[in-house]
Amino acid sequence: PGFRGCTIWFTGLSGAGKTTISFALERALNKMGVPCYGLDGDNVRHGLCKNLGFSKMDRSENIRRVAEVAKLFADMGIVTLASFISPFNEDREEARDIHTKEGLNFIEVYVSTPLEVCESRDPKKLYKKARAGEITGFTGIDSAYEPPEKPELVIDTGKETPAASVRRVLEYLRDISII
Ligand code: GGZ
Repeated sequence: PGFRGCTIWFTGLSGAGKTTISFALERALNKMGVPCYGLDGDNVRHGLCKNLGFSKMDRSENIRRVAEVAKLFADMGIVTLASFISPFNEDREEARDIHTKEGLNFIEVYVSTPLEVCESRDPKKLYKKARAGEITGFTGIDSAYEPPEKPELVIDTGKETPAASVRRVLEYLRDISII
């Protein structure tokens, strides 16, 4: 009863914890019976966006496509969780506009975990490769990340547990009557 669709947009560096928090949030929403769906590089860059790389132009197109799909999901009444580095302000603002034009809530969550912490985690050894010059144009190393100017929420996974972060997102969703 009474659930509303929306898009929760997680932005931050590779290894910041976007997907981890998004998965934990998805589990919590599932338990509450809230329809939700997670979009991230793993399920989008192999299909919908498989012709795109990591140039500025390709990242913009990646974000635009994902935002259009997220909007459709949100419009169907689904709480849509989008986890993408989405490094550029302009692209995130476009993603927001795509939603607000249709009267849909867009909640920007800045996963602000510092580069040093992300780099020390380095689960896929991508930072190591970027430092060695084996990958070029890697966000945070030789490609820019523009921090959000007015995110609805900020999460530093170096300072807060995933459970605490999830509780804060749920609180926010209650405050705006999404759940
Ligand atoms: C950043 C890259 C790059 C470059 C491959 N820069 O930790 P991961 O592996 O799983 O998350 C990163 C993912 C980023 O894809 P997004 O679609 O979120 O990026 S964007 O929003 O900028 O379009 C990383 C991997 O892809 N990866 N090359 N050069 N991340």
